[in-house]
Amino acid sequence: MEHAVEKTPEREAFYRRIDGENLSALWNVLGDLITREPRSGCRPHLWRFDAIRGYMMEAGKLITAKEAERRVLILENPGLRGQSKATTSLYAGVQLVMPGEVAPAHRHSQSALRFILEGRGAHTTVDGERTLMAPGDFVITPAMAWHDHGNHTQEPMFWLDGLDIPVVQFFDASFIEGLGADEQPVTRPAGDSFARYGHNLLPVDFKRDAKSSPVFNYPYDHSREALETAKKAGDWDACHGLKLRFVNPATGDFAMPTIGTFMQLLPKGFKTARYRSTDATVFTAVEGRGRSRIGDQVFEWGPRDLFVVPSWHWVTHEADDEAVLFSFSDRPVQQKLDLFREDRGNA
Ligand code: 1HN
Repeated sequence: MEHAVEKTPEREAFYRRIDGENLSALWNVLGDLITREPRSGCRPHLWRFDAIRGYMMEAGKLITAKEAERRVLILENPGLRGQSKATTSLYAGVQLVMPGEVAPAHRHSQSALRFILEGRGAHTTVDGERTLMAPGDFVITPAMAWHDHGNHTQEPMFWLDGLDIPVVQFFDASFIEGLGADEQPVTRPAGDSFARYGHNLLPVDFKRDAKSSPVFNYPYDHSREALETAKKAGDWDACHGLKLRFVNPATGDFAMPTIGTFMQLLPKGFKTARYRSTDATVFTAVEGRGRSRIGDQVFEWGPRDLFVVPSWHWVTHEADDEAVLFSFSDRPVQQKLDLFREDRGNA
């Protein structure tokens, strides 16, 4: 495989003639189309939150959330510049909502996640229910769900946005509509969906036809408590430490059909065995400091820093203190399409 076919004057003349007919010869491109293993343009990279934060505070003076619709700085993968992509299939950005601001109500085909980085008490409203957000909370906005954000606190609020924009782009299936009002009406009390769906209980006749989770805020105190209790077993996975995935409680599937999300704990001093998988992954540290080796590069991280592990790159993580990492990838899509593959080295 991956052989180059020889060029001859007759062949070159033939290629020129068929080119005019919008035809081309597979044997010249086959090696690039179908590779022995994933060959990604996506590169390993780390963004320091402190640097992003500084630029975002500047952006906060340049434009309001309302004028911008969403005041976000996009995490552009250095190998995919100009494409608004953190990985080949996923978009990531950091959003700022200043005190007193609203990001107006809209809905779109793209599924979105928020992972709260800084600030406490700003809110998002999703399909008529409002939730207050705190650091480490994982919030979803399913496809075509109305959503708007507001900040009634005195502090700026920062979160990581993850969207399946490149996936929707690939299928040419993008729609967006505005509500025509800053905020949608609130029709259910705060905490309603978490009460009904987030406590290992479901409404007795619940039938889920939607593909996203009925829980839309997975609060950090619950995720953290799960890790804190489960770590006592000392049952560490060589490649992941203790790694849990967020689920749709009605189906056991991921919280959203296109984006998988994970929370993991690495004990102090733990060094993972090398691992690689086909789902390029965006990470952010929630607690602790450490470093990750991705391919042949080493990235030092602390709380709120953000980094990308491209498809099929070997990765190891090492924690100096007890560390908690949040991550997301397109794993649900790859699994549904029978494309997902992972390699645990010898572990
Ligand atoms: C969006 O709706 C949000 O709702 C954030 O906060 C980022 C990027 C592209 C398209 C829609 C949000 C977005 C977005």
